[in-house]
Amino acid sequence: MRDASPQTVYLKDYTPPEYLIDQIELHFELDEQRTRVQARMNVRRNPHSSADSVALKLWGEELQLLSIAIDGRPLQENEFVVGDEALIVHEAPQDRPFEILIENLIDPQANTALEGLYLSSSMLCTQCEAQGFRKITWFLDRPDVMSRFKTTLVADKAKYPVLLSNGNKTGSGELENNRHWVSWEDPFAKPCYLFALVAGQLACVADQFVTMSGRRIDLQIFVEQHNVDKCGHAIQSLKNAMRWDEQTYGLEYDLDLYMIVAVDHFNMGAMENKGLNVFNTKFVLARPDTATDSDYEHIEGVIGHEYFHNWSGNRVTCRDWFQLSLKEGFTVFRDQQFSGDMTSPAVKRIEDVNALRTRQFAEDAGPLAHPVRPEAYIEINNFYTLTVYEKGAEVVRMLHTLLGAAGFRMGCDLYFQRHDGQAVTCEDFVKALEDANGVELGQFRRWYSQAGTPVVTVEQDYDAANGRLQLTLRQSCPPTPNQPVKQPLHIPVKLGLLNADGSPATFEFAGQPHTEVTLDLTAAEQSFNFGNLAGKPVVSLLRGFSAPVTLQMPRSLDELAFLLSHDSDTFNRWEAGQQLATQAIFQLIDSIELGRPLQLEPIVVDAYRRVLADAGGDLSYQALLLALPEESYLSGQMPVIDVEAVHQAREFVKKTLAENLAEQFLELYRQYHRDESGCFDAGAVGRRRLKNACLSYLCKLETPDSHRLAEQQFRAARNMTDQISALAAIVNSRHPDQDDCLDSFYRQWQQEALVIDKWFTLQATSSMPNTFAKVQNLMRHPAFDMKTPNRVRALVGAFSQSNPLHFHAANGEGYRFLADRVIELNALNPQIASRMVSGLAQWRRYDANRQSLMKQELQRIVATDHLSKDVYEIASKSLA
Ligand code: B3K
Ligand code: ZN
Repeated sequence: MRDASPQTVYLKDYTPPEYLIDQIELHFELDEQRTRVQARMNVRRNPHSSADSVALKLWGEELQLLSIAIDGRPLQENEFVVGDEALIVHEAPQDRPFEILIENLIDPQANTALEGLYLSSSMLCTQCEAQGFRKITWFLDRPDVMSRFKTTLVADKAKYPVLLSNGNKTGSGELENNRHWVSWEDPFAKPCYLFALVAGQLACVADQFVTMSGRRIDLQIFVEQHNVDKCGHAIQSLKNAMRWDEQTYGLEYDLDLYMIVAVDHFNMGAMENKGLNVFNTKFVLARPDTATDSDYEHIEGVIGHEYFHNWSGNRVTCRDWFQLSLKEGFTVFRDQQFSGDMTSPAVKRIEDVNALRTRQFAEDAGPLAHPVRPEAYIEINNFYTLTVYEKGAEVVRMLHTLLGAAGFRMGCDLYFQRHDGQAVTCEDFVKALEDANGVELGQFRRWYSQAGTPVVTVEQDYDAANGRLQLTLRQSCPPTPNQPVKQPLHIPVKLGLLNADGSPATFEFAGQPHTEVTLDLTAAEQSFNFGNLAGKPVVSLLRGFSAPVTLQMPRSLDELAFLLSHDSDTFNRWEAGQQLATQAIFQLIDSIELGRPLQLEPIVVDAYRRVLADAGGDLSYQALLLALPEESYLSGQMPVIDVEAVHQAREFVKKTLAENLAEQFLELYRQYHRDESGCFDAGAVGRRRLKNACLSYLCKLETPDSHRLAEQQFRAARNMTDQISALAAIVNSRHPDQDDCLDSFYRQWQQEALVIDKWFTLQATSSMPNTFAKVQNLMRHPAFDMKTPNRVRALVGAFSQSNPLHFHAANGEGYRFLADRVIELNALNPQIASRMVSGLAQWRRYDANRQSLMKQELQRIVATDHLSKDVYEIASKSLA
């Protein structure tokens, strides 16, 4: 139970700040348990505020006040009041700007929530977004209050030789008692959520970047000494991102220095603090023997993401937290474009859509569904969601599709020029795109306000006599919390047609010949006509996944196999394979539920045989064509999820394909298996992806030969991709030496925290019996630590979010386990605790027995004493 009922914050209640703080000078005397903070702020009334109260309310939490003065005069006790969440000065000067000086103490060591100033290993660092600055000092902690920051850090020289903050270094010096100081000044006004400081014994890996206008920028990555050999990829990714943003968006970096610090303890991936990004080590450190190809790609993506925020987020920021997708959706879209350009656009798009459909669609269909621009929150940290980020990126992508690349760029140029230095809204973004292109996007705006995944159905009517095809598209959207009725959206639907021989058809649409068009679906029901057709075409719809919708288009297995062989759209070719496998798996699920023998349609085997034979192109893409739809994607299609049947049916398909195509899998495996040191280039990555996909099929055979193959690869691997892929295959099979392999992996890597995270995750996600007992044992492993978010995610998160079979055990042991962890974490780190609740949020999708077990655990969580706002919001909304 919560101590007091939590407040809901509403978008409709937004009012401009009553006061502004133009400048803040911060002075920190750093210490693990007693950090002394002095904040000197220049405050004035906001001319745009119509409020008439004379009080000044500054947010602050878990702070110990030492002194407060206005214009040099210490305030008497009756002139202000300090509460749990804020300090209120009853009467602030109204007629003139004034200076307020506050001194307070904080205890970084006690800060296990990792928000505000905290200790990570032996380093002091900060995390202020969304509202962590108020755990540093009292302030107008809201993104539309933008201030110029000057920061002086004082600390023990031996413990904290490196002292960093935002902007440019302006001075440093020695002090008595082995202390020293460094001053920083950030010339750009910014909201306090972008403030950062770091202090510690850090080694620096440095490089330079020359901008398009010829300015030389210092790039510095700070890590613990033993990690200096793992920064090369991060620094290269940063340089690539800087160049890419210049070339693609015409945006140049604006300070002389760009710093990244990698820390072990971090609640999320990374943070875009101005000029001083703080990163989870997971998204910086990589060496071929410790990081997989996917890790390399994620590092490039996250480095790019945080860098791109310098414009989309920092130079132009959010007016309020409801506008979060303004910076996050846009920046995710930008990082997706960047990663696609650096690797393969086709592969990147498929990976992004796959993640969206398996995870965001579930969120949008459940009790926590909310619009891309939410309207209410209890705890804003709960709204850093897949919807705000990933669906938000899809919304920006649709704008890109509708306006075309050149029109989109003109719109972005206008947006950055018009709003530089401002805190703005999603509406301002759309308006800039409209104005720059002279178009009207009125209906499109509903994507920001309406939650839920739209469903689009298709009806085809072919008129052979006139060579005409009519397509009737219908859209609807299921109700979501607080939104029972939905309006039609503006959905861009990209379409192509295929001739009977598989070649792209040229057709007439709106009086013009085309090979591909984007249809504007705006009504609930709308028909489109295509003429000049030589024969009945095969329709390829929603190419490139042009809108985040569920397309319902009944297709025969033959038609899907045809598209899998011929569609020129790389996304839809892959999608045809996914739908083919999905249909096959659902037929098997029916058989399982009816107690019939299982049999895989030969056409499916033939389709995969052709995929295996079609080597030589983009090997990463080919590996994706071979990957069966994930259990979570399949579950998302079922009215009532049957975890065991989904698992069994999918395993059956995988095993049957392995049995029927064993030779082909082995041949491809041999063709691409090389003893590679693991360099991260497209060729090597593709070879590894494809051969490891083959290995994972082959291991389903459970033969001594396949076991030997996996073990040989595991023992001989000189790169982490090959080592961990082989170990995954071993752990998910009945390999006789499984325990020995796991032990030897642990011994080899016990000094590398990020590799040990993988070791935890592999065991937590195993489909083999006994997994739950292993997970419980791992909780007692000396390397497990509830205070390290990466470790919690690696074990508790992986088990509850990526092991449906065991987490959803019918006896409820998985649920009980998770609720216990949530309750423990609630006291340590509310943000991580609330992320873990999501494993229980989808309870309505399961059978009655599981529903009641999951609900029971959610109720137990809600009844916990001293429940954080974070956990309360997610657990109570899940139950509602
Ligand atoms: N903006 C940060 C996320 C902050 C999360 C606060 N709970 C990282 C990012 O999206 O780039
Ligand atoms: Zn971001």
